[in-house]
Amino acid sequence: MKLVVQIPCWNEQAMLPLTLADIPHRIAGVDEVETLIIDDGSTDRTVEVAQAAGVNHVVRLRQHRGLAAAFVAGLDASLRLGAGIIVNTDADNQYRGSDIERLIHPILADQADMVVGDRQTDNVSHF
Ligand SMILES: Nc1nc2c(ncn2[C@@H]2O[C@H](COP(=O)(O)OP(=O)(O)O)[C@@H](O)[C@H]2O)c(=O)[nH]1
Ligand SMILES: [Mg+2]
Repeated sequence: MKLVVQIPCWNEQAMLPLTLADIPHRIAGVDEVETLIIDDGSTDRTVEVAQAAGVNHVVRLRQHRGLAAAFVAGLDASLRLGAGIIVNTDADNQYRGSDIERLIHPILADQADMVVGDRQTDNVSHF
């Protein structure tokens, strides 16, 4: 079973290296972990810093198309890469890579087809 961690990006050169470095190379229950960024016409060095940080796959949209289109392009590419599980996360290092294992546990346990992390927006004044 392959896990692809996809990261939609729009001008994320500042935080993307930290985000990629935080994604575990091995996760219990999956055979392979691969990373994929979807670059949405960034005007900064998002693609270059991702490659320097060792991202496995890059999808480049030639024109800026927005997050929904980038998300779908990532799902499509991940399925073509043979993903059994796809995790979508943010480029801005908002989430802990170590939580991916917990996130996908209900899928591996055959208790869910899809899992959504809860940012608890009601409890965070920033939101
Ligand atoms: N491809 C693409 N990614 C986007 C766009 N807008 C936001 N993102 C990415 O979507 C993720 C979530 O954005 P973020 O600003 O962290 O959203 P927030 O956590 O809700 O504040 C980040 O990885 C962004 O780079 C967009 O228009 N196109
Ligand atoms: Mg975010």
